Amino acid sequence: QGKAIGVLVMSYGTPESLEGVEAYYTHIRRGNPPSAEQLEDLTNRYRSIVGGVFPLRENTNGQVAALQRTLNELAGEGAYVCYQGLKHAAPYIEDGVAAMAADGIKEAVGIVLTPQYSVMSVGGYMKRAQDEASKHGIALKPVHEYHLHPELIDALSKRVSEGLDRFGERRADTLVLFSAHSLPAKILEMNDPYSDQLLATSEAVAQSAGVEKWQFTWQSAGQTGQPWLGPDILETLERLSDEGVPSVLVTPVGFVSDHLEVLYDIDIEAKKFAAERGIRLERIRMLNDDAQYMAALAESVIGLARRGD
Ligand code: FEC
Repeated sequence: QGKAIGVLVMSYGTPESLEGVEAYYTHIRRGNPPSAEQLEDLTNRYRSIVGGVFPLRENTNGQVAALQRTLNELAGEGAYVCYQGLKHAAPYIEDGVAAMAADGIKEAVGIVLTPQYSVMSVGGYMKRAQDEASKHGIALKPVHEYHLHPELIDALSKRVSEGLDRFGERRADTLVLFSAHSLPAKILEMNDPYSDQLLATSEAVAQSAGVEKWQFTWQSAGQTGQPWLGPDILETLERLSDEGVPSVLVTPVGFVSDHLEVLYDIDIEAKKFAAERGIRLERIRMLNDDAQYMAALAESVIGLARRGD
């Protein structure tokens, strides 16, 4: 590969098949197998989503290929070579780093397919990447966040405008509800930037799209017995229905792909909950391999690789 810079593109990962759900779930639970009931519940959620059973795998593959093309255009063929590394499924983060090492890569940049930093999300990916990179003598620089990159904000703002258009005459009454994956509330004691960055992304998108009626809510909290950040989207919808809000455009800002947490938690669960309370709920189209999103990733990678420190 000569002097190519490796780009480790990291994403959550999804099972290969319904038979693979148990191993995947066990990995998420740090080696503790789920109960039969928990496994059945998750398997049923995968069964019920549209767009194929595990759309995240194909979407991540598409994002890595599109990022490679964008880097070729911006920096020339061969300057950057992308490798995929997943958090909870093969090819794991460590596999991606080992593939770089096998190609003779000495310098690399790591980036995660989620725009905001938390020590529990991006921090976890980067620790594994850097531990493995140092075993192979690779110097890996981490892109911690890109939550205010102008191309990202513009891409999301276009999707908000397009989503609001779907409401026709009710456009002006529609509330834009930004959302992101909840995390255990203990991150607040660690001064974690996650909440602030999510709010900053939401605010920038609202401003760019000229939206005045907006709120932020959490979604997809886990059942761990510990408190998670709230309010959850279902509680928020309950309150909005009490306040007489007729329509809501859900705008996930921490997720970038069509996957379970969007196709089930928003499109099935939250949509049904809202409908039962007289609220029409729509969701923006996810970014997937959107050209502006790819530009945000590519520019973040190149900017960091060229920095001299
Ligand atoms: O489509 C798919 O197959 C995968 C969808 C998926 C994405 C995703 C993103 C994030 N998660 C984050 C944090 C946690 C924490 C726990 C946790 C648990 C699960 C479970 C499933 C799951 N997550 Fe996830 N997450 C996705 C899927 N996640 C399935 C297990 C069952 C359940 O709770 O529903 C709790 C772990 C524990 O038990 O200790 C914490 C965060 C993100 C967004 C950032 C990122 O993409 O990395 C944060 C996509």
